[in-house]
Amino acid sequence: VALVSAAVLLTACGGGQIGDTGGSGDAKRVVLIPGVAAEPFYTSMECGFREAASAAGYSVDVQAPAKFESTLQTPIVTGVLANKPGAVLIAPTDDKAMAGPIRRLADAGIEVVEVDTRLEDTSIAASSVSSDNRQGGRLAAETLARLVGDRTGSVLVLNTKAGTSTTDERAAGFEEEVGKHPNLRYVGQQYTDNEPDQAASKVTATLAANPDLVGVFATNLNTGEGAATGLRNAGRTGSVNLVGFDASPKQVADLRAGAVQALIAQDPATIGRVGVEQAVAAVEGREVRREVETDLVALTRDDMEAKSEYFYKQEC
Ligand code: T6T
Repeated sequence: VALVSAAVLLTACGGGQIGDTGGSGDAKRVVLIPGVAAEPFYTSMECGFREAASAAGYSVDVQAPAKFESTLQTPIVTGVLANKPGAVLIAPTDDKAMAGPIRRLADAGIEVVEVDTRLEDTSIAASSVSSDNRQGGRLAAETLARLVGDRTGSVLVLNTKAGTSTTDERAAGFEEEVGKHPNLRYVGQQYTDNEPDQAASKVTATLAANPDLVGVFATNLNTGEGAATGLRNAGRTGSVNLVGFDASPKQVADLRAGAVQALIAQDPATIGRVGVEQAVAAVEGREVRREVETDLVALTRDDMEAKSEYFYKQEC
């Protein structure tokens, strides 16, 4: 019952829950547990996941929490453990709080592959597939510095929640790189609980405290969408350069319309596909790559249409 109430089944890619296999398990079954339901980053990941699982002859199941929260993701992991699939691909919503539940999967002989986010404890997963998020943060800072040019002013980072490995790495990479640009004064990062409304109001408040704000780096989809709203509400679209991360349909529309000046796009479909390939290799006793890095690319209004393969999908 807990599983049913906590889990939201993703159906965007035309699939559903494949029949319960009971406690005996099914080695040729792979489960994806994304960070949150119905979000274009994870939907694109699910598309690659389904494609690769079908090619390998594995049945699939996708179960996602309604919010990006370890308290909602934990009961899903516990339910999946009872069904004992061959492998689980999971995006841990907290790099510490999810370690216990995920370790129980591995202890039960289920192959665990981290997709996108990861645990601090590197001894649990067989493989981790993600963007180089620190490099993504550096790329965001370089891109922002280029957009700001020789103007001088403050720059802000909008982060999601502490303990989200990916966005923490992006913020760290940004901080590392921004220090090389003396015209940019880094005013630090602010957490938004991954809520667009909080991102919007934090931008407005930072503008009031730092009227010389020239740039914002929003570390993911929700923070980027919220930051664009905040700048629009303050009448500062364009005069404050906004670099976002991810490429949801709304973020892409914002880039095209000039509400955002650049996006650092990931390749979530490849994360899902390669995640399955590593999981299947582990189940079948073949060689597994402990770390796999996938592509990142900076999109601006000038070059975005030529890089449209990086736009995220709302359905497969
Ligand atoms: O940026 C992605 C993902 O990489 C991150 O770990 C969490 O946020 C997103 O899902 C976008 O909302």
